[in-house]
Amino acid sequence: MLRRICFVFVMAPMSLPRLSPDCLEALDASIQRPAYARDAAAGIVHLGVGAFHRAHQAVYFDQLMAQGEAGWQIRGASLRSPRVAEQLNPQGGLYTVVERDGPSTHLRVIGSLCDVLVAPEDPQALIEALAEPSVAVVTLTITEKGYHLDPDTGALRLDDPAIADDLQHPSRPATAPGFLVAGLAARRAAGLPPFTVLSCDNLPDNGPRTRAAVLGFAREVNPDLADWIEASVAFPASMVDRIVPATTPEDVDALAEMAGYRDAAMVKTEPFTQWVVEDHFCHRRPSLETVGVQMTDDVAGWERAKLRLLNGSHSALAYLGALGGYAYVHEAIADPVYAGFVEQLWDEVEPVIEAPAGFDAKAYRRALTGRYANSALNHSLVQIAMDGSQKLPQRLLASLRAQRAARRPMDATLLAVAAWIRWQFGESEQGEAFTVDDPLAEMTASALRDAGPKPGDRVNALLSIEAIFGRDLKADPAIVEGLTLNLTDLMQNGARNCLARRFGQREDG
Ligand code: CS2
Repeated sequence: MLRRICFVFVMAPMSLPRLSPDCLEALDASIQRPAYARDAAAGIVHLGVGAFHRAHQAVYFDQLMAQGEAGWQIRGASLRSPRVAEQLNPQGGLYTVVERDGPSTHLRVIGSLCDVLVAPEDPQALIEALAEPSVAVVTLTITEKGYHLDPDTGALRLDDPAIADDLQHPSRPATAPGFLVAGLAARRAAGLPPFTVLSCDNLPDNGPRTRAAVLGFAREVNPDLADWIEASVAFPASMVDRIVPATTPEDVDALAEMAGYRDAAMVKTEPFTQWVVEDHFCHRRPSLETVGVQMTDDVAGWERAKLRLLNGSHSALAYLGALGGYAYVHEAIADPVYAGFVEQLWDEVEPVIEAPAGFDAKAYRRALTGRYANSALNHSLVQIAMDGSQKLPQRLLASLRAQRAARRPMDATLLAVAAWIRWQFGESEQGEAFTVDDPLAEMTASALRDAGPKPGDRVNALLSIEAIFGRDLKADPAIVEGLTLNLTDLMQNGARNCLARRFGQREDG
């Protein structure tokens, strides 16, 4: 499909040139690329330059600049590892979005990122970047655990070791709340207007939560500064959606083979993309509505629908699918037993999401099934299973609470939560040990050790972790019993058998 570019035709993929501004011109004509000037001062700083940011927000800003709206270059910052900076900086910030839809592939080189700072190596450089006069918006994808909030009260956890450390040394922070406050303090000191803080993480009320984290931190450091932030900084909420599986070395090789260059920073994704943003900015605002972003006053309904239908079923498929021996989402959803289960889960969740006006649940579910079936993505179930303790509350427990309040069926939802509990055993159905990749893994492991082997004791032990389950669920005998029955079923029969018996008969599955 593509003409090999600039270089020798028979080169092995390893010896091909690396993507860089110098070879843009020579790319095959079918590859979309930035045709705008890339040297303007950055209008955005983004914290957490993972694959999701590169396949989602950065693409919208690339489109905006391609349409002629200048000034939205992004300076990325990694709050932890230097890996993304090592991948992107030698490429002048350029990378390829590989959009895969079954057998068809579309390549697009994105130019909106200028460079990536590595915060732990030079925290001051990031604070200075945040204080640049040209910066109007700071966007975040720092994952659920990057906010350090108490799930019960929604307040910043001042006893969290990383937050406590930043409060000791606010001028060389390591956390996102620490950097945002240091950046805002520097702007205030320089007499500059503040920037808008736009969270793009998969959390309900991500705007108010970010605000709580930033204000909670600022109050401890300097009450005057906190008052200024409270009065003048906008924290719009947003709902983000695009499936972006982790890039593998095979993906990098496949792109090299296809396009004739190597790109260490490429991301792979699906054609679908959605961004709903609360229209509340305190500084220059990008005209995102011109590039397909839904600007609205009510993001919450969109967030609920997405988190509970998409992410809830994703997490359920991750635990049940991986326990049942599947590696990828498309494999699990191709099994009618799993497809039937997902339909049942959606039947239970849909009536309690309080969806926004204009939301067509039937079409949304149909589209999701198609997205999950995209076999070219290889979206790993183990990747989705990661950080479950941070994901469970908004993806599955929120549905459970709403179903309980409305006295509605919750069989499939309970099974999904029981599967998360089963996953915490860190042992496959064949008895092989695996690592539970989760910030609370030690806590869940020690609770399970103390509980012993009985399913009921194990359920009670994990339900007692208030950071995940709050206080209400462990006090509800129907929830405890429902989870115990489901966990017993999973332990005795295994995930697939359990699903086959209970959800395998649906005609529409
Ligand atoms: C997934 C999400 O890894 C996960 O937990 O559920 O990353 C999901 O792919 C995105 O939210 C889709 O927008």
